[in-house]
Amino acid sequence: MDLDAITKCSSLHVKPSGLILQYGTAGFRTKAEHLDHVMFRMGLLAVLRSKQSKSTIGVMVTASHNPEEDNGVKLVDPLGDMLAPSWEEHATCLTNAEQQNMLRVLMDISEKEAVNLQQDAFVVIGRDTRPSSEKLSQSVIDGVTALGGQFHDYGLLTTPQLHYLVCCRNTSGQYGKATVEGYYQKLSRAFLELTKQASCSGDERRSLQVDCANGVGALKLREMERYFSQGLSVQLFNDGTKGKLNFQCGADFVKSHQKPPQGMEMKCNERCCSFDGDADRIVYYYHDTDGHFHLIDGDKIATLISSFLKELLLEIGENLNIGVIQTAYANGSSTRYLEEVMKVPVYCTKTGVKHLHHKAREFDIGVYFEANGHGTVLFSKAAETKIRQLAKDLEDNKRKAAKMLENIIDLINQAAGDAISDMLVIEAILALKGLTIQQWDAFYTDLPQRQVKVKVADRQVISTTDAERQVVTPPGLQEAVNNLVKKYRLSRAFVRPSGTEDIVRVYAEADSQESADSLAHEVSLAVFQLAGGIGERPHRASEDK
Ligand code: G16
Repeated sequence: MDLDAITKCSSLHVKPSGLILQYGTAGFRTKAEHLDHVMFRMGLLAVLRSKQSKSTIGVMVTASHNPEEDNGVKLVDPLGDMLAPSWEEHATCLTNAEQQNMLRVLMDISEKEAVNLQQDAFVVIGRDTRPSSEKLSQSVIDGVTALGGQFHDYGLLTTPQLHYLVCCRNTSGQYGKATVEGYYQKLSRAFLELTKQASCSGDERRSLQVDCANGVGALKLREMERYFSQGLSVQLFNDGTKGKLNFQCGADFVKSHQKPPQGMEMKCNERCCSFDGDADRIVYYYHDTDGHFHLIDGDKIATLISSFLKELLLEIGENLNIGVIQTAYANGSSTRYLEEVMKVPVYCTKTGVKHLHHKAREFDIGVYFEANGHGTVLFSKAAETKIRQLAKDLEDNKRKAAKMLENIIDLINQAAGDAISDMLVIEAILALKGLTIQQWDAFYTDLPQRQVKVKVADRQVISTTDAERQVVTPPGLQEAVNNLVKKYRLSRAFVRPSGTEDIVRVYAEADSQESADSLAHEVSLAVFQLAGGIGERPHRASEDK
C-alpha cells in the first residue's frame, strides 16, 4: 500500500466532519453533494474486495428510484450478486471514519480480511444518467487507482447490466460475453427462440408501451431494441429527453401512487409497463374499458413466472422444487393464491433484494420478487445442468418444454433483478400462453392497500423483527398498530424505516380502499407521535395531489 499516495488523493475527497451514513437496503444513498468522499472510499474498498476474492468487483453509481438530486453507490460481488454482509459493515466503517482515521480503518479491514496486497485488483464501474453521476464515478476511479487497482469504466449502464458484466468476467465468459452487446445478444436470442414457438407470432408482432422513468433504461432499451424487434415492438415514453428522472413517472411512482405515470398515452386495454431510474424494477398496468387503472405488480409477476415454470416442469416430468420469496409488502391475496391455488411454498424475508436472493438460492428454482417489481429467478447449478441435458435427450413435447426452460434460463438475468430481462420473460410467457393482460390480472384480486411515508427526526429509533412485520422499538408502537388493525376487516399493517430514503414506511391493507387508506393514515399518526415525527402531521393518502 502506497500510504502517501492514498493520503494525498484522499485529501482531494474530504469527508464532511460528523456526517454518518449507513450501507442501507441497496448501498449508500443521500444527497449527491454529500457523496464525493464515499465514492472515493468505495473505490478503495472495491480494490481490497477484489484482491481478497481474486475477482473483478463492480461499483455502480446510482440512487435508482430516489429523486434526481440524490445519488448513491453499491458494490457488486464476484458472482454478480450484492456485497457480502460482512463487507457492508466494512463499507460503513470506512465511509464514516473521520479524515485522519481513514487510513487506519482501511488497514484494519485489510488485516481482518487477510487481503494479500500484492494481488492484482480489477474493478468495473457503471453509472446512471443523474447529472452528478459522472463526477462521482470519477471519484470512484480516483479511489481505485490510489490503491493501485486496474479498472474499466463502462460509463452509462443499467444496474443489472453491471451485475451481468461482473458475473461474465468472473465465470470466464460462461455466463455470457462481458460486453453490453453480449448482454443484448444473449437475452434477445433467448427471447426470439422462445417467442417463435408462440402460435400467433408469425403475423402479429406484439407491442408494448414502456415508461422509462427518464432514466438510463431508455438509452439501453433503445440500443437493444433492434436485437429483439422481430418479436416485440416497444414504444418508449419518459425517455429522458424532457422530463426529470423518476419525477411523476417510473415504477416506484406508479406502484406507490397506484396511478399511471405522466407523459404516457394509454389506450384502453393496452399493455404498459414502467421501469425505475436504473432499470432494475418493472411493473405492468392497463386501463380497462371503464377507464379504471389496473396495476400488475411484482407479486403478480412472480405468480405468472412461477406458474409457467411449474407447468413446464410438469410437462417434462421433473420434480425440481420451486420456492417463491416475497417480503412483508406482498399483497395478502398473492400469498394465498401461491400457497393455496398454485401449491407453491412461499417465504417472507426482510426488504432488500439481497435478502430475497439469498433465500432463493435454497431451491432448485427460486422465484423472488418484491411487490415493487424488483426480482428475478435463480436456477441452481444442478437444475440448470439437468434442464440443458433434458433439452437434448427428450423428445416431442417434452423436449419442447425443456427447450423453453433452457431459453428462460438464458433470458432471465440471474445476477440481479432486471427490468429489461423481466419484461422480455413476461412478454414471452404471455405470448406462449396466449394470455391477455386482463387474463393475467384476473389470476387473483389484490386486497386494497396503501403505502405512505412518515418523516421522523431519526428513523433508526424504529427497529423491527419477524421479517420487518413487527416493531420492537419504540415501546408502544406495535401495540398501537395491533389495536388499529383490529378495527378493520382482512387487515394488516406494518412499519419499517426505509434503507434508501430518510423516512419511515407504513404499509396497510384491508377489505376496501377506504379502510386501507384510513388504516395507513392512523398508523402513520401513531408513528408520528411515538417515533419522533417532524414537520407536518401525516394526512390521508387520498388527500394527496
Ligand atoms: C432498493 C432495493 C429494493 C428495495 C427498495 C426500497 O430498490 O434494491 O430491494 O425494495 O430499495 O427499499 P427501502 O424500503 O428500504 O427504502 P432500488 O430500486 O431503489 O435500488
